[in-house]
Amino acid sequence: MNYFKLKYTFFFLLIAFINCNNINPRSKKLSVPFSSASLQNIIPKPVEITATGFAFELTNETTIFLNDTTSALLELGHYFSKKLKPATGFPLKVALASEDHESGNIYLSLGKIDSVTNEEAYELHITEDSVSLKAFTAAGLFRGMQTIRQLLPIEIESDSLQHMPWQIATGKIKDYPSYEMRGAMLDIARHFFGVEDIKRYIDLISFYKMNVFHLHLSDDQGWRIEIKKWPKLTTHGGSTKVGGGKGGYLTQEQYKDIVQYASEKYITVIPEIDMPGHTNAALASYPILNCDPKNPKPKVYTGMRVGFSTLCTSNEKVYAFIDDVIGEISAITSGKYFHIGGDESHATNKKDYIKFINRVQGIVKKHGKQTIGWDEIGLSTLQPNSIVQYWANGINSVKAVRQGAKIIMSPAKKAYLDMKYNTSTKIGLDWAGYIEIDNAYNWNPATLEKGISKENIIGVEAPLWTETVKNIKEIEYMAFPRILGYAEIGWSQEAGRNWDEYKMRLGKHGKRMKAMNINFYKSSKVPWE
Ligand code: TNX
Repeated sequence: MNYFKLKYTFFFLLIAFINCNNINPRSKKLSVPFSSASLQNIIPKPVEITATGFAFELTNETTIFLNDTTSALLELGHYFSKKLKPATGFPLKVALASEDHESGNIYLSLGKIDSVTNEEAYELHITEDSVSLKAFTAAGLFRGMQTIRQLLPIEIESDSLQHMPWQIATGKIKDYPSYEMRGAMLDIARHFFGVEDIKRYIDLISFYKMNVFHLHLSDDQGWRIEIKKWPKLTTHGGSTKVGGGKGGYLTQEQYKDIVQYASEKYITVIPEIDMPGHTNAALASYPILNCDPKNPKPKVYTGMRVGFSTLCTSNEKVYAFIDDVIGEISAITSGKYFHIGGDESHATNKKDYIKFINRVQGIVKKHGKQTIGWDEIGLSTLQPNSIVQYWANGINSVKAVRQGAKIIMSPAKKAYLDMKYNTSTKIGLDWAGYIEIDNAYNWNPATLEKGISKENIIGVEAPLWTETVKNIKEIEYMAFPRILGYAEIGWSQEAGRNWDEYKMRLGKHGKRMKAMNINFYKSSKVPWE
């Protein structure tokens, strides 16, 4: 071969080598501009977003790397891999990260982040090469993963294989919640909902970074949690529901399963046993708890009107009963709170009510929990760490604030998921008014009630009472999309929050709710895409 030929061959090989490298996405980035729109459409809105205009692509070879192998981090890695599997079909491996970053992967790390010291803060940095999510706590990483889900194409929510490029817009997000508690309450007493429905609801609220799930476990119409020392509470007290027909209840094993399931999503379950009012189901099961001379042997109740029942607050047996109930439930609840209800005790004399609430807070404390009660408990002498849930009465809530209590904001007129959207809504009640999507979004917990300001508020919660709500599809219809707004009020910064901007984001988010199979209310106030 002469020199000339050799030179040509070499040149040809060089070109072939370069071309070969060009078709391998791992070694040469093409830097194709990519829309940053998804970064601007996240709900709840993150604190700080910087878009950089390109895309990261998740592939068959992407690995989820962890910066250590603590069990919490491993679980999160596997959770994320499992979550992304059905739609992508990718077998995303979970592995310990080595020193050098390899291109094309997701990095999850626990450790210091520079922005803030909030427990649920996270930082997300997406480049064409990698997705890097950092947080102080596993909870922070979990919240950040929900952001990544929203940055992926909506098809990621499908449970069947979708063929498409799984691209994520590049940029940086720094994020943390405005309020410590963001929650949803489900009433399983008026109508009973079992483990599967409850898990579905937990899944959905976790997607919007909520961290509290409050279970309303007992009411006049039904007792829904097994108490081993008082078995008739469920066999008799749980036998029916509003309108009549078969009720139901959670066994302690099922309840534990729910608590565990929620904890994997960094959600605290708050159990509520409503007392001294709203107790007809208990009184019907054990008449000894009752001392109403006009109704010595109450029957199970299937109506909707409440405020007629009360535990016999002067009977010592009642406190032994409460001790058993709070003790058994507290023992299987990992969170630090126990909700004692305390609302609408119209059949209890005021002096007796106050004495009762004072005493029950002590029982909660004895079982290692912190008391939460509806705003009426503001009338009592609160324990230093008791929390009051505002639903209707500003005077009672301000009394609580003056005693140093923190408030959970659940104003019925704004945050009750059982209120109808408008006059034509079929399910729901309207005693607190109609709550359209804009009305549900347009309020500020910190200025709603004179005498309750931001530093007094621990969080925001949206209760769903179920007198008229009979199945999971109806739960979804009443909760969605209002609950996205409550999640945003609880998580996002107050400055810059406004309906006109939010409704555009919500309009884009409709397709994602559809992909998640959520039966949501398609309000005409929202420009749905
Ligand atoms: C008031 S809110 C109640 C519930 C009802 C609800 C219906 C509260 C603490 N008590 O017992 O289910 O209204 O909207």
